[in-house]
Amino acid sequence: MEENLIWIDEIHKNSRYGLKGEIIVKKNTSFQEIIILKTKDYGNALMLDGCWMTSDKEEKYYHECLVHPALISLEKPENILIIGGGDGGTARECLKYKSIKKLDLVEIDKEVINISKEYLQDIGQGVWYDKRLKVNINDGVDWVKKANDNYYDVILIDSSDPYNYSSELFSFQFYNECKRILKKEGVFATQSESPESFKKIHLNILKTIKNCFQISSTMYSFVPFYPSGIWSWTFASENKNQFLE
Ligand code: SPD
Repeated sequence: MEENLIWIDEIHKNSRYGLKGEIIVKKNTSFQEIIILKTKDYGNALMLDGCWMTSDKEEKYYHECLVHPALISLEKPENILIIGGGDGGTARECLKYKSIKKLDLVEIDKEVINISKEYLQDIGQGVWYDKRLKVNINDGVDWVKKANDNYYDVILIDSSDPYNYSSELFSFQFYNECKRILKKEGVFATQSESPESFKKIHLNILKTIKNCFQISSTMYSFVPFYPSGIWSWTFASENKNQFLE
């Protein structure tokens, strides 16, 4: 009913990115505030600590860009690591590849997964019941530190913006650990923020990745309800790689 509808905005500097809808979940966990807003045009939308993460109708613009350039780079990707990605969209896109044997999804906040299973079913679809998916409630930085050398074919960082508990996921030390646990031909991919509304952060991510890996390249596309609408994903490896094409 119209009277239950309110505007929820992500406020960034002097701009607001808002959706109108009904709040169907509002919960504080030890990590963040989680909101699910039920909207007419975007479906259910997930907001973490005041920032839009994903929505039923927009998620493909983000998840397809993060996953496919990395996965099509390899003939037979088998072991994949996702850091973050608790809504299940990145896992869903990965599991479309028949060669995948094991997908570790490391999410720090188990409530993001519980809420996504219930309210974002169009995004995660059947992934939560796929035997190849291993969900680990853990800090991504710790997980990577403890992982074996040369283990993963692809590492995908599907994080929130680099604030609070996510900021280490954008550090040189973290990228270097990812490089260590990737196989020789392996591919690293991360969301790398907006070149317009997060210009400084974006350029810093690109520079840090470039300093760490032999090869890196950034792709730009749009996610209309993120600040400025323009978004980026950066891919890196130690060898010349298909993602460059
Ligand atoms: N400013 C929003 C950045 C969010 C990137 N991650 C989104 C998670 C979708 N799986």
